[in-house]
Amino acid sequence: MNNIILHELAFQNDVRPSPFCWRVRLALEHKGLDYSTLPAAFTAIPKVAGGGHKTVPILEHGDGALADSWAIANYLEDTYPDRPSLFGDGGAQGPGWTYALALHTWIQPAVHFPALKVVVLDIYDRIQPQDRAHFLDTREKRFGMSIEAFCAGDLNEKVAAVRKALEPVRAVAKERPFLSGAAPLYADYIVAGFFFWCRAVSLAQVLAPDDPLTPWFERILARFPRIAQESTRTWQGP
Ligand SMILES: N[C@@H](CCC(=O)N[C@@H](CS)C(=O)NCC(=O)O)C(=O)O
Repeated sequence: MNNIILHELAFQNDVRPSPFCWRVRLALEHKGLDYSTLPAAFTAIPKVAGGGHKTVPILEHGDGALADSWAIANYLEDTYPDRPSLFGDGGAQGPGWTYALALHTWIQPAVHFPALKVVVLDIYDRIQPQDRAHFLDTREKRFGMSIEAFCAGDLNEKVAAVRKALEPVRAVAKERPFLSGAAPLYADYIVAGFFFWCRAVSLAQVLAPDDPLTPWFERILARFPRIAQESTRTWQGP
């Protein structure tokens, strides 16, 4: 048995929200691989794929399973060298790998974290009921306060802070069709995953229509029809 199964976080109504899982979905599509996906509630993650993993995405392949989107991207690159590279010229030895690692390291504290202040209550509403106690416990420990206190403040100001945080990649989107240049690579998928997450979990409009990142995101959708179609399941509004 050598098929690929991606275990993804699932909210109510089988909405798949995770930015890290979307990155891996895009990576699998980029490599042209056959795969299937399975949903996991937060509280089911420790039992997925034989157990031992704390977070999704979890990729099952052959007899093994691995977690962490960056580890999975590198695994796919190493395992399928004959398929289109996720990192471009030089593969994991080239500049596309270092650029992707920089974005991978930057985006969570710089962008996901301020975005959580916009969406965390929406997330709480949309997670599966059995996950609520786990979610509150882990997030309130992480934030050092209640989720209500964490996201206090004016919505427009919080959205503006997220848009400002995106300036480094917006600067690239103004100059190139994709963040990686003429065609998308894993660096693009790291940022695209964030926007799939936003639109799956909240009606807040983090991506403004006149943002130079909007045509870039539309190019990503156009390039990956399966993802574009399956992510509409999560689309909650403009
Ligand atoms: N560094 C990991 C982070 C993955 C992550 O944080 N996943 C979240 C879902 S978006 C998760 O599984 N959280 C488990 C929990 O909160 O119990 C990656 O890149 O894959």
